[in-house]
Amino acid sequence: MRRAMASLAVLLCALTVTTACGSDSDGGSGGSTDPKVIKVTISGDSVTPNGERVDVAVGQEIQLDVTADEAGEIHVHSSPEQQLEYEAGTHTLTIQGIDKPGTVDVESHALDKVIVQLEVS
Ligand SMILES: [Cu+2]
Repeated sequence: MRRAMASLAVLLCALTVTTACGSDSDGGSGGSTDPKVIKVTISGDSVTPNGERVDVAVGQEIQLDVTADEAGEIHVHSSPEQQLEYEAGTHTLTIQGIDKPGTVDVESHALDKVIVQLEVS
């Protein structure tokens, strides 16, 4: 019993430390001012991520770190729509912050695939 209490205390400490560290290194808890960074890899006819949902804040800028084997275009189904062209290689593309809550698809029309769904709230 006493041992159980001790390990619980240790566990609680560990959790507290993790939380403190997390806000430091992650950068995600800084509110809507930091851009959301999403790594995108396009190779042949596959894309990563593939339809994953990503939470963003209203107005938060989204940065796509794109690595592609061929030039192409990413289509953001926001209103107004945004089209981001990229060359082969690694590039950073910026999606302007979306000013309405909702779900916005980010697609590659060339591959006919949804890369991510932005959950704007
Ligand atoms: Cu589209």
